[in-house]
Amino acid sequence: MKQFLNFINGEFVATGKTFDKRTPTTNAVIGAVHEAGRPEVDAAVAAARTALSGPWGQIGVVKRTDLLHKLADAINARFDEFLAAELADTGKPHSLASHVDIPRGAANFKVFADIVKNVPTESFEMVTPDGGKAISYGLRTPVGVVAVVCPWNLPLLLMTWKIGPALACGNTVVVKPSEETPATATLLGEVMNAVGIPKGVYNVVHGFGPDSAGELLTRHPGVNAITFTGETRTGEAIMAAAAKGVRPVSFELGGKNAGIVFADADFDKAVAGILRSSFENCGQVCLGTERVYVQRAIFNRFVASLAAKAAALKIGPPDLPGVGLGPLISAEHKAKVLGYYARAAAEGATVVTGGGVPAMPAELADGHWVQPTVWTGLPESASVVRDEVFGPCCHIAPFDTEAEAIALANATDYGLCTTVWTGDLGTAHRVAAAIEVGLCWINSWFLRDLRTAFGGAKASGLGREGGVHSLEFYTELRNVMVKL
Ligand code: NAD
Ligand code: 6OD
Repeated sequence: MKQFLNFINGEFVATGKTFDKRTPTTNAVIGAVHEAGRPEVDAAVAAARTALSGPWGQIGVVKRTDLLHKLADAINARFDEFLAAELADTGKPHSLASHVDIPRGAANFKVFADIVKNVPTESFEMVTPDGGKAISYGLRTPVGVVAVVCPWNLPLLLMTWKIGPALACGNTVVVKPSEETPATATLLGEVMNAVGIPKGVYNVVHGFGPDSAGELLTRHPGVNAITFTGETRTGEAIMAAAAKGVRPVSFELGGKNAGIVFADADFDKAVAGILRSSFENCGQVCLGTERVYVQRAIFNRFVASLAAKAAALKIGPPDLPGVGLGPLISAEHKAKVLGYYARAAAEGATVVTGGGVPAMPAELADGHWVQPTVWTGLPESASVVRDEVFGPCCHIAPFDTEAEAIALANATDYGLCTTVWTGDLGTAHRVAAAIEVGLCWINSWFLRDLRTAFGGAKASGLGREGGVHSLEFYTELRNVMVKL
């Protein structure tokens, strides 16, 4: 049985308390995760603090970023191991993890290493009151020990999206992976040692949130800043923990994202785009589209086409040829999603396709499968139109005017992203300006350039990461004023 150990000060650490890791395709136990308690969290934070003023703090930006390039190359060299670990943990399609999750796991280190090496700092000259001169300049220093609390939907991608910039800026990290997906964070410890990242720079503590490693870490006084990706409610709890000591937080939280399809859009591309944004990763993407608004002239045709394509998605395990939909992450999450499916039906939805559990072969019968589901006919107040389901489903409603589409899309507490489909540039830019989100995709979805700002508005997050925006969080900007 695989043992998922904590990684503290460059060493793998077992604890006396373990919990099962199950694979979502069969629900079989595939490993034991060693839960960190207070002693392990204390040791991880202490190791990170020592490393901060030790070799990691001394080597300088060129050597540091060279090491991060080596780290990325080493991830790529062990690509198949990372891929296998991610597939076993999540059950997502091989094609998705091999094209998105693992390549981004390496790219996140290279991109931020290059950005940090090349970013200019500000400097100003001034005339002083006595007629002399002064110059001032900005000096960026690491913020310190960063706690990185991660979700399960894109484990390696989202973890490295945080530790890439954190380490590039000279910080050290203690990572708390999701209890559902311990594998790639653990494997990364081996790679850190192999490329010579100093001990204590990267630490991993396994466990749950409340009363476990997550809470112990985020409440730890030795942590200087907390970056978190996950549910909005969890963000609220972590924000309360961060208040002690007034420690900065960066939050990427939940969403209830709208897709807006105008009648002048390229129909086939719009259907394909919404199919992807609603069903990729079995709907377990914070950027996913669970509310679709379609202009009335093409509404019926769009619903029929999207539903047909959703129903045709091949459901199965990662290596099934042509698979389009994997399982949900856990039995608990399956129960939550099916609860929403039942509520939608009870609230009067027209279930255009799906709404239940697919028939699966006997060997997969205990996996966390649900059908891709399309609803119409619900009021905007219905549960599945308001709440983030985080499953393979969407509700489609018609609209008549641009103003109506914008009002519908904005009528939510969340504000992560939107995807707009139109053939008219003017429409595209007007909607992008009016929509209350951090990210707006036009005729596309999840198109990423890591130099750009990423984050959510309203209840979908706090702060922006990506490109130089990450530096705002992972460094302190000190102003030095020199009287000449
Ligand atoms: P979650 O909030 O349940 O858990 C995320 C992490 O927080 C886990 O590691 C968990 O153990 C930990 N945690 C839970 N309670 C804690 C506490 N009180 N203190 C400290 N740590 C705690 O989220 P999830 O179910 O893993 O992920 C799904 C959610 O994440 C969805 O809401 C999704 O929208 C969101 N998400 C957002 C983004 C984004 O970029 N905005 C990206 C991915 C996922
Ligand atoms: O692409 C990224 O950098 C990113 N943070 C994606 C988030 C996806 C949410 O599920």
